Amino acid sequence: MSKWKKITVALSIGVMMLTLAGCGGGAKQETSKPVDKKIILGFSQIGAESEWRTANTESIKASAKTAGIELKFSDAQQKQENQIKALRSFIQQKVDVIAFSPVVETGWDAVLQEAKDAKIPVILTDRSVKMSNGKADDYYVTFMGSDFVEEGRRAGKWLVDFMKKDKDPVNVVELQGTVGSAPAIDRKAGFEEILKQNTNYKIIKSQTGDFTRAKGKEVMESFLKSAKAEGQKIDVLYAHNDDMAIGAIQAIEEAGLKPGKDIIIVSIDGVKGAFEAMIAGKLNASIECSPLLGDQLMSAVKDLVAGKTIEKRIVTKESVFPADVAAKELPNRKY
Ligand code: GZL
Repeated sequence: MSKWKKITVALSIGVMMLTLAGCGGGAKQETSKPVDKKIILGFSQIGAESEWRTANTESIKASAKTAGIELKFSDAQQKQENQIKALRSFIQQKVDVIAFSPVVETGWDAVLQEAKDAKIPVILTDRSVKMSNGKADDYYVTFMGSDFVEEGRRAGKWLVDFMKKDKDPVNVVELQGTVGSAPAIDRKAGFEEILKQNTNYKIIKSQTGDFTRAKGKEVMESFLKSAKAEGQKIDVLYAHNDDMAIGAIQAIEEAGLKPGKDIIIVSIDGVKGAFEAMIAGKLNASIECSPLLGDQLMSAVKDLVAGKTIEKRIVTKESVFPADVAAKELPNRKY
């Protein structure tokens, strides 16, 4: 074979080899680097009404980042119509999963039917919903969050144990959470279950403070004023969350009374502000309600997309914090 022929043959083998390598590399690239489809989660948050809610939002955002899940996050400023708008937008964007914390229990029939028709799975976090057809379970994959009725029972049980009054009348005023919300309905129900077994305890005034410090203070001011006018003594404040209790503490002090002493206060959430108030002797107990749902939510989203089955109800494990453990416990608090 002539020299030139040899060179041509060598060159064409080389070119062939390169092409194969290139293809192979290209093929290898295609096969070795399948671009995983990033899971897209649409999350509609209630608002930023309390320390609890802020911690809940931080937990969800941080966990989405760690999980590599693309989070489309919307803050509804505590308005149901904004949540419904957000859910509709997620449906239009064809997100992989929708999650939300429903500000109130009812009014979700149409939008949850639309999500079902669009075959987008829905996860409820923190609070649940009620559907007009009574079949809420058919519209969401899982509900993860606290047992609010149990939280109300724990508040009642702690109070009865603490007061040690089985005959003397005990007048209780109650700051309820957002009207129509699952925590407000259930925390009231659980607390009243315990008061039914201790009939010397009586709720003499009850009104919503909408889970905020400002409203909690305003309503407590009105309770104090009307009780004084009616010659009634307020022995206890039961607040459905710490933020309203903290607002009420200011009103009690401005009325010249000692919160935690003249008026015993029990509230729910276990946020840092509550621990600080307990250490200052102004709050007597806080019932834990953990907002740290982010990790649970993201693993549920991943399991869902991977086709795994998920429990219909995931209940958060929680404790009760009386004031005498507050100083020791505060450094351990994550929210
Ligand atoms: C409870 C949550 C409540 C908190 C409030 O899970 O929905 O809403 O108790 C918050 O602090 O505003």
